Amino acid sequence: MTSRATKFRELLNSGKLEFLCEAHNGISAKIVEEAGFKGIWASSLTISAAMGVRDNNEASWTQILEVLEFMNDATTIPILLDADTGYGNFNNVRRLVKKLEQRNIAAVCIEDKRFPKTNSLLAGGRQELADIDEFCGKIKAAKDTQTNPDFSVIARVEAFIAGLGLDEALKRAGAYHRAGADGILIHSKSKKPDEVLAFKKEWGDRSPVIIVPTAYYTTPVEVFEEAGFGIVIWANMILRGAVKAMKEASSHLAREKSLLTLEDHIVPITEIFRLQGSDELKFAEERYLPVAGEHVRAVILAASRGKEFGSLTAQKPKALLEVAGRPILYKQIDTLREIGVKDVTVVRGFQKEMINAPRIRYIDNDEYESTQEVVSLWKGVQNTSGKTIIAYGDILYKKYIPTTLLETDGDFVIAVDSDWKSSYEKGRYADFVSCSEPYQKKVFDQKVWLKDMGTTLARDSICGEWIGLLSVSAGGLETLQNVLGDLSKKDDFGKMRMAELFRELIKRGHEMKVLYILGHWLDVDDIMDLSEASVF
Ligand code: SPV
Ligand code: MG
Repeated sequence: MTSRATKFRELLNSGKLEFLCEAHNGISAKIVEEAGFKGIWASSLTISAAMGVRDNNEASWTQILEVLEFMNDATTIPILLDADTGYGNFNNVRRLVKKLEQRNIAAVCIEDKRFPKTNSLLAGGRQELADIDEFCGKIKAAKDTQTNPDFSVIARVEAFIAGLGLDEALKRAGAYHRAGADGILIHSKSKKPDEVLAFKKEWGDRSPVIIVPTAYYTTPVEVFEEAGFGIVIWANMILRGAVKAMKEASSHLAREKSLLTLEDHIVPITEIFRLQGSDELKFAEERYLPVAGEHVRAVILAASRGKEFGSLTAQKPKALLEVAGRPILYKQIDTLREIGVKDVTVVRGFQKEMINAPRIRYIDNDEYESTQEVVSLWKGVQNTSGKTIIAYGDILYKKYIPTTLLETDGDFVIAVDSDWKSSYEKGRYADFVSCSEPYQKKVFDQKVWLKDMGTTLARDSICGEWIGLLSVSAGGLETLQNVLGDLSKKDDFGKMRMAELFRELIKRGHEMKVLYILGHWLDVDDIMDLSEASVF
């Protein structure tokens, strides 16, 4: 990867006029990069002004370094630091260069004034120039200290600022060039470009020349191009623009005591989040935060009508039947959100438009009438990855059940109610399971695997009833996607029920762990259950 020092060196020597723009903190640096600038001027004036202090070395050099670090972290383009006089003598410059390189700063500009300096454009400011030899010593020290050969040292000539003429400017620039400076910044506060043009004419192409046309801003850029300058620096305009906007926004709020008429004139809060890179953090959280965090997904199968509910589900799917005034499906989503599972996908089918709660991803199974839940599952998991909770849309359960499923190691972990007999006796449709071990009250952390699942298992082989909830690890989800992909090619795929899918997984050698529970859930499969559920 090209270093930022190299990128700056390429700009300096590009042979055409390039532009740097001022920035004074992380966010302004990012904005300048997004505007399309190829490099940043870390201005002493605007960095100190943003700190609320004067451009007289009132901010310490390490405070400037800290700001630079934020600017560098927020961007990818090279930064040229306006390092005033180098914050001391040659020795301070050596340490500065070392610290700048450690922070990936591409280049430094030092000016031939005395410490503490004052801003070059400040009316009546004292502009005492440095001794030429002493300043050459600083340049040599900087060049000898840098470790990246492309790190650039720019010597800024303040002769015009100090009221001295072209000869003094040329004498100084010549000495700095011989001392090793990679470029000359010739500064002028004249309202016309006369001084810098005269300098450039005499200087020729001995080294690239940088200018700061703050005072002579009315000059068309073609004049600088024609004269052969290397870089133009827009040295303070971003801060000046920001100050205007800050004044307007704050006086508006103070006056109106309301955001109503201001909101549309400022960036939305989402733009601030974007500039801060919030998306990247979201992505990282999905990758690195522990289980039961934001990154666990849930896929809920809610495509079927539930004919057994008769007129109750004539107009809406059974997952929307209400329990204590709230649809079952939304109650389940509330539970999942409470344990941190916020990325929820619902597979809809019958009366799909009615399932429309916010912050949910929807996938439609439009063949809901001719297919069973495995088709919905296939649609629901096709484009997902990572740890996933899979659930029927018409069940309710206590929070600890999905929490424990997620905490249990294993590619597939299913929740099984060991209290299965009442379902069996009622003759209800249920996913009965036989397992490697029956539930044992006395054994903590029992390791049990699923052996078989079906609605018609032999009574003495049944160990429980699957409640319609399982967790699948990231690897397990890939397995599931592969198996479903294979099965989807079969003619009878549409008719497949979950029990057949589980059998297929077992047949292919995938272990399905069983988490035994004792009640604490409801399957809202008949009207009886519905009245029980309002109590639950
Ligand atoms: C700065 O931007 O801090 C400069 C340029 O040094 S000037 O303000 O013109 O001196
Ligand atoms: Mg400055």
